[in-house]
Amino acid sequence: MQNSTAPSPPIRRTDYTPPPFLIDTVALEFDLVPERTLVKNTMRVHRNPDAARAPHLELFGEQLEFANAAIDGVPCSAVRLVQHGLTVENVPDSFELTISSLCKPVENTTLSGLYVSGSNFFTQCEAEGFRRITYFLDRPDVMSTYSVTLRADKAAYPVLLSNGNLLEEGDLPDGRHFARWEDPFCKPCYLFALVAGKLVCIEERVKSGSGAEKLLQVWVEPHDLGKTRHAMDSLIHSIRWDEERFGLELDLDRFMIVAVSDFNMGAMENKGLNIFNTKYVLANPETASDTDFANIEAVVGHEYFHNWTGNRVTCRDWFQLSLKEGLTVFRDEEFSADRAYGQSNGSGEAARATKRIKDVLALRQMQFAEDAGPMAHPVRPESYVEINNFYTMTVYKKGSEVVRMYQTLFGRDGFRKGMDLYFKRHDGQAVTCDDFRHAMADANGRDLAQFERWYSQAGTPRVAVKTAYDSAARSYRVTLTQGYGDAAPAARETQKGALLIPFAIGLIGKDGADLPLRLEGEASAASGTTRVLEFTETDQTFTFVDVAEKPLPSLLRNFSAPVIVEFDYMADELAFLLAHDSDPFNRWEAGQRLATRELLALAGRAASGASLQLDDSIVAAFSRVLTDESLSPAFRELTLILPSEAYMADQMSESNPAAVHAARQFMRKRLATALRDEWLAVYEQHHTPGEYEATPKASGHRALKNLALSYLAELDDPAHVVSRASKQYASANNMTDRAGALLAMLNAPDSGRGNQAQEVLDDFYRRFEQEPLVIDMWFALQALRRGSAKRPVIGIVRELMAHPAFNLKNPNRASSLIFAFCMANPAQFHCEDGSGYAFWAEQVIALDSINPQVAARLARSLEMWRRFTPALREGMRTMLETVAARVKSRDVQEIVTKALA
Ligand code: B3K
Ligand code: ZN
Repeated sequence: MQNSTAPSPPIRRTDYTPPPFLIDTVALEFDLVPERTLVKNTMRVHRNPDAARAPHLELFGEQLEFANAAIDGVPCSAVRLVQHGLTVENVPDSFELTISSLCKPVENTTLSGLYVSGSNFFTQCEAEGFRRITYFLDRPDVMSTYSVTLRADKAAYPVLLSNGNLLEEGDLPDGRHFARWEDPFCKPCYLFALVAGKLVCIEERVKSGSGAEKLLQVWVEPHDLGKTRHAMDSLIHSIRWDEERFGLELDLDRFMIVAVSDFNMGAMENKGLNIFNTKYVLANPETASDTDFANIEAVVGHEYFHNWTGNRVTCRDWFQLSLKEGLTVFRDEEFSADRAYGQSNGSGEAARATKRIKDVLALRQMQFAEDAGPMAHPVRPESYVEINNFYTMTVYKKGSEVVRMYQTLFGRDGFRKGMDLYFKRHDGQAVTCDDFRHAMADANGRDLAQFERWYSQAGTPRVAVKTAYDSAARSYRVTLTQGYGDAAPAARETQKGALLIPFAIGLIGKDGADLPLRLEGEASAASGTTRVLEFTETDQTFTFVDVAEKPLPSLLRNFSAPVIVEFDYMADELAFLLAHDSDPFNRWEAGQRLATRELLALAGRAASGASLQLDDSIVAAFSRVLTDESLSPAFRELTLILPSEAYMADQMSESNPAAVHAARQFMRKRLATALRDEWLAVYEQHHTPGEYEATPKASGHRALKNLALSYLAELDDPAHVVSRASKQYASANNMTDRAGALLAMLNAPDSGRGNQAQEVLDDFYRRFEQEPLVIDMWFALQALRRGSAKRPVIGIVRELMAHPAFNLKNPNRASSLIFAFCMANPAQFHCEDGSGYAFWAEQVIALDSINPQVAARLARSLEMWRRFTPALREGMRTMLETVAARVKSRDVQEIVTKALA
């Protein structure tokens, strides 16, 4: 194992000191051989005048075999190998250091550092993978310019890529060849990359805003060349968008994307050479769903946008990770929203709202849960044991919400001014979250000292709302109170004071129209019918005057801050908001509140064995949405889908996945039965004939149609549905429709016509046997099945583990089966007999010795164990203890130790 077994001490943010040495230039030479790669690294090193003087130079190194070193060309013997790397003793103030070492890419199953996937070489250096390639000051505040020479067998590795520009290439003796690359920009080592192998590309030449020609390439394995168009288009759109919205141009002559099937996460923003999980590059209508198409656009955008937010301006230390990740997620969310707007012909605001709803759903389902558990941490964490465990929903998604709040406070123009000042001040530097906040504050002439708390306090804030209407005075008082409620201990430690919360509000009259808004003390009503209140005290009252009638408040419009709003709406008020709110986000939110409330009540009854009933008024409210042709199909789908089981379980005082499942299934069946004709009509009305288009509009139609099919599959007599689904399956010209049909057939009650669902499942496998990403989906669909007492899903999953196509070493495949079951099928995973937990423990232990980053991610699926019913809690604790005693990696140790603490 690469990590030591002794518990590692945490690293603290406040212990930061500047690096004692800086490295100006790095010349790397690679002799690429899978079993034994030689790396020669020549660095120009000098003392950092801004740091305390250190006699020795300490370099990080992991899993390396040291060969030799020289200082200024003279062999050097003052090298000591130490636990974390090596120390060069008594070095001069300025010198050239050359170190040669060896590594073993083919044995590297961690997928961090230099590794082999298929028969090609790839690298992944963020956060601390570069030290697995060569000895180095592996920290983001050491920025250098790189030149890279790659040498390899020409037949086996015809393509040799690295960052920047290709300077030279040629043949060498013995069938070998070389390529020399140079990156003109200074960068931290985590942005270094190389790729070598049998790859092909599509390319385009585009002109950037200032007229310079740029070469764009998307590199893949030869059989995937036909699935690259969408990624290339997404890249071109990203380049245009960053120029238009932020005035940021591509700074390199050449920009490459390379797809690899063995990858630990989505993608990586290496300078000029982005490396992507195939899942976020490859798409054609037959193999990729609408969601895949949208994700590819978003991830291509995200990595491209890092070129400025992350690469040109990078992080001083890893505690500042959200400086680049929160900001870049915000940028990719805005990019996708603007794209949806642009493609919507006329219904732009609805398209933008759909994207916003999806982003908020992800935040609430995953980040809010994280913030309520043992891994809760501020957007800028205070300490970590293993930095790879902190690429979290909090750093990414809550970080994005924090950035969004600047824009909500200052408007798009004010936000742009802040961005411009940020680049003016910090281009080429490694900086902190404070530097970003100061740029926003200074560009907008504001004191944002209080806003710092968004970076330093963990936990999800709660805003309680009280209102009072005075008909005589025609005034409406809104009193807001902020706090954290019963936060998890990990969050409580950091909570110190009131936040600046931009709280967007509207007031709605009896006819459903927005009322004009004038706050006490203002001369006249402000324009617009949404007001962003700056809520800065623990308790604060805002009084609206000239309010002609008692209004219904529309709170936290467009989800203007990452908080939980507590307000006791009556059911009929929610139905009214669902029908009338001018803020599309809050219209959807009203439906969510209505459904959540109902589901919670049903789950409570299910838990105690009481009978279940659904009020007719709820059915009526959903029926109105289902049949309201003025609403976009995408919006209707999002409103009618019902909150997920995982989210619902989090809302219970004691999580009870079985009760939640029963409640949600009951409600789905009731809505299916009561609205059968409406679902059938909707199903028929939303086909998308003709050539497949990945636009938000077309995918909205497919989403609603397939939702209708899934509701219809809940009916007791599914014969008609199954025949519709099997027709749809056979005739589909795209993956969304094919998979939607398959899913409906898998979920439909057995119609007594034998194993039709299994036959279709088998057909699906045969059809797509050559498409690993589709086979991933085939595994996932089965891991997510509903199962039955006779056939629990754990049995299916264990059988599939033995399937010849299963491979624990491939993160996509492992997650398609194991993660899907452990994280996305709560009712089956949390089976009372503990079989799910035993399976989880086996897999975490197995993965720990293959790939600690992936193992640690899986380990997190039990971290909320204290929130479950007593019977489940005990089973989880036992397995957490088993895992804690068996795993060796720092990654998994940190997760299970925190969970058990
Ligand atoms: N910056 C990378 C994530 C690296 C994760 C390292 N464990 C991808 C991204 O956020 O764009
Ligand atoms: Zn990122």
